[in-house]
Amino acid sequence: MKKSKRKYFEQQLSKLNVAQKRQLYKRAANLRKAAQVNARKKRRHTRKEFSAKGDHENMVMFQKYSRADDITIDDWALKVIEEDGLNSIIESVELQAQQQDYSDSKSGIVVSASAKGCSVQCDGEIIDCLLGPNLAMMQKSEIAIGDQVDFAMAKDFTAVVQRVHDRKSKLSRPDPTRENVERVVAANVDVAVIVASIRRPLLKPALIDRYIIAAQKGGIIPCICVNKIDLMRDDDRDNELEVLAPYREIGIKVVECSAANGIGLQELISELQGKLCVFVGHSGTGKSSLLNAISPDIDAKVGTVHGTTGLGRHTTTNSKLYEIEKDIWIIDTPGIREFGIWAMDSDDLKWYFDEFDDYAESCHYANCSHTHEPNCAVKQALEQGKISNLRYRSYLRILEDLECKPEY
Ligand SMILES: Nc1nc2c(ncn2[C@@H]2O[C@H](COP(=O)(O)OP(=O)(O)OP(=O)(O)O)[C@@H](O)[C@H]2O)c(=O)[nH]1
Ligand SMILES: [Mg+2]
Ligand SMILES: [Zn+2]
Repeated sequence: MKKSKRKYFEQQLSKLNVAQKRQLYKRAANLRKAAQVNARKKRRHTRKEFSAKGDHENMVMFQKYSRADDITIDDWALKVIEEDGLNSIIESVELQAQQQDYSDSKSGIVVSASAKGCSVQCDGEIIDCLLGPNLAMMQKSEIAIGDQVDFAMAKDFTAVVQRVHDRKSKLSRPDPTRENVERVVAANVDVAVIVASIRRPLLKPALIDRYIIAAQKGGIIPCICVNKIDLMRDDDRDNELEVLAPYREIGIKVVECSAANGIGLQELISELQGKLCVFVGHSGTGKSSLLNAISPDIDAKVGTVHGTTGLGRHTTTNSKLYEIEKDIWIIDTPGIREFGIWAMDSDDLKWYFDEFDDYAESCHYANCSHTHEPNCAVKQALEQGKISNLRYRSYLRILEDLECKPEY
């Protein structure tokens, strides 16, 4: 092949992706093999002819030079491009992908996940699946509970997940040990139920705020469920629950209930009806207890809280999705101490505090961060008690965290 021609086809080859190159070299290898077989036959025939004539000199010469046209696999690849054209290679890869496109596969929802694979619920059955090679490397972020997946049975009846459908929503956090890695806590969730308690354990408004932001960022509606209200005296209750008023004011649903005596459970159930929900919150607030109270058959493991500190004991260790007969799907998650916000730009944080919106327009600087700037209308509203102190403090703390961390 001429140098200029070769350069042109090499450029064409570089446009192919890995799968297309693999297909090209497969075809090149087949052609090369066929050509070699033909050439061998031809050589054998010619050798026989020389031998019959007793022409040893020419036979040696022939054996020495007859392999000269045995071109390399790269050259064959360029030859294929020259003869078949780039498009035919691209099209054949697409066709193969369509044919493999899981015609015999089924779809289901991921109900639990482990390092090796996941369990998928399909037609009322739970099937343990391994992950296909393209997913196995990236399991932690690529497959999450709530994901809709396609899986197919291999010849040895092992179920293998081949494809994860696009997610309509996700609740993410940075991996606690590797901050630049996204951990999807739950996928395709409609409502994130932030389970909290006022006492035993104490309310952690900063954690609630972080969950609200992560849910809204991921396209999920946040809802606060204050559990254990049986621990409050009737005459104190309104007073103690006053701390949640700012959330109601920004339009977040707050349900007060008790897994222990069933108060408020009906209201919670009607909030969850027909939805996929994830129960989040710190350890010991009663996430698993609420799940059991809604559907006693589930019998999720429930722990105790520490006698003096009132802290939970991290009883639930793995997230799991439960289908409940009342057309409710609930993901129970392990309680956590801290919840980071994934991929949040510190400049954008203010937009997640809805109560700032009414005032932010009047700030002197259009890009006011509501921290140190003069004539900040948000800070004025704070001083006048129009914005909750607790929420504003939360804003500052999260902002500080984001500014200390590199952006991902
Ligand atoms: N008084 C009272 N105790 C409750 C209520 N709900 C749960 N508890 C108790 O709180 C403790 C912790 O409950 P769990 O359901 O294990 O809490 P969790 O949020 O699932 O905890 P982790 O799995 O560790 O995150 C248990 O001792 C429950 O009995 C409630 O409504 N009232
Ligand atoms: Mg639990
Ligand atoms: Zn401002």
